[in-house]
Amino acid sequence: MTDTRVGIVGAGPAGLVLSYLLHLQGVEAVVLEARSRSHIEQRVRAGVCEQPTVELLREIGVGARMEALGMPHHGLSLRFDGADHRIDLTGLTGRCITVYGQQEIVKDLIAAHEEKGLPIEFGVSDVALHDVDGDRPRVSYTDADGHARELRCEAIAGCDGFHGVSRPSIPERALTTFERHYPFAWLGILARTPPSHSELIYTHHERGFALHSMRSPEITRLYLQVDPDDPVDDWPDDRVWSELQQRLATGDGFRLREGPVLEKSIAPMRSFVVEPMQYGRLFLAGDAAHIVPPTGAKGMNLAIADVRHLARALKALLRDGDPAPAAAYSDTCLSRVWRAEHFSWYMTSMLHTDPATDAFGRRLQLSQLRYTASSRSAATSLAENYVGLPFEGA
Ligand code: RFL
Ligand code: PHB
Repeated sequence: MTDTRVGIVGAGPAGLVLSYLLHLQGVEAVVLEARSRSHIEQRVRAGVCEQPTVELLREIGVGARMEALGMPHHGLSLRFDGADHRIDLTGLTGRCITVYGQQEIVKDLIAAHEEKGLPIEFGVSDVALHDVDGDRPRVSYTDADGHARELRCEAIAGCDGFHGVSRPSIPERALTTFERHYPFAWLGILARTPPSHSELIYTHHERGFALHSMRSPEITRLYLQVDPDDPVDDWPDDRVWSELQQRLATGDGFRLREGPVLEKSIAPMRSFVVEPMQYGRLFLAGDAAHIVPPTGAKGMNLAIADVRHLARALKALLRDGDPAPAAAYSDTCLSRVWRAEHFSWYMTSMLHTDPATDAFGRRLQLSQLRYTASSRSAATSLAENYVGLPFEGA
């Protein structure tokens, strides 16, 4: 039996940033993570950090590697009709995004925990939450050595992603679920080859969406819209490159650089929100509470925005005896969550090829793309959502 103030389930960006913010505010916490440290440090996921995310990581002192290795981007391309239409993010908003891999942020946060001696238990199993509607909730689990353990706390943060145990611990009648499925998935590859363009390229093509991104001057990250039922084995490297070359082709001879494929996986796409994001002393944050399709590059950024509010709310509740911010936590987060849900749905619908749509639907998409590329107001709307609205402003 261990006592702590906050039990944090999950060591993704949400759980790790929360734990570190609580430490800075003098609130003790323990993080429990199902996977091994090396697994979560290698897991390839997000790449785009909004400006508010970058500022927060810098402010809390974990931004040094991001500053050295992250790549600030001041614009992006919408590619359709075989040509690029640049959205000048910085010119339109005064802000920019930074391309820096999620697993690098995770590595930086774990290193900061190690340096300060903050507890993270990796490789735990059988995690179960108890008494979450009272003042002394508990987390039981089996540790990496196979011993049964229990954590007694004053609050639990469910930061265990979409497939975690936290959300299902809340009685179904207490939650309302909002959901949308899309008839496509993303196949992502990491390739050892320099990026073929200095910025991200979001491509609308009749064969399906494609995205050119990067991780470093030597590593390119690419995504292809595929059928959600496609097994990854149906996509050998030469098929992936051929499809990418066709979708990314332009009228002026753009050539995508190819190279050895280091990683390949298929991720489904969905939109999902539960309301409220709290039940008793259990607070959900990040993918445990909401999912966006990756086209808007919002998931990790939202997870970090949630825990910024949660850290403040837990400090008020547990140190200052003020329950008001904790009571407002869900509403405070949900306004930003729904903005990101809308933006991600909008980017997804505008850029992908829906196998079920008709000629009318395709004309509407092209009209939306042309308008966004040619109207300063429409481009500004895309840009200000993409770079990230201020934490208090969504
Ligand atoms: P995570 O990262 O899923 O972390 C949850 C952690 O909880 C652990 N866990 C458990 N631990 C203990 N007990 C249990 N029972 C547990 N069950 C699970 C898991 O092992 C894991 O370590 O959730 P978090 O922290 O909320 O972070 C969310 C982000 O990971 C996610 O939203 C982003 O990756 C989404 N995303 C993107 N977001 C961006 O902001 N910008 C992007 O450019 C971007 N690109 C992407 C993306 C997601 C993608 N995929 C793979 C869906 C690109 C892709 C392809
Ligand atoms: C990425 O680089 O992984 C990435 C970039 C933009 C997105 C999603 C993912 O919208």
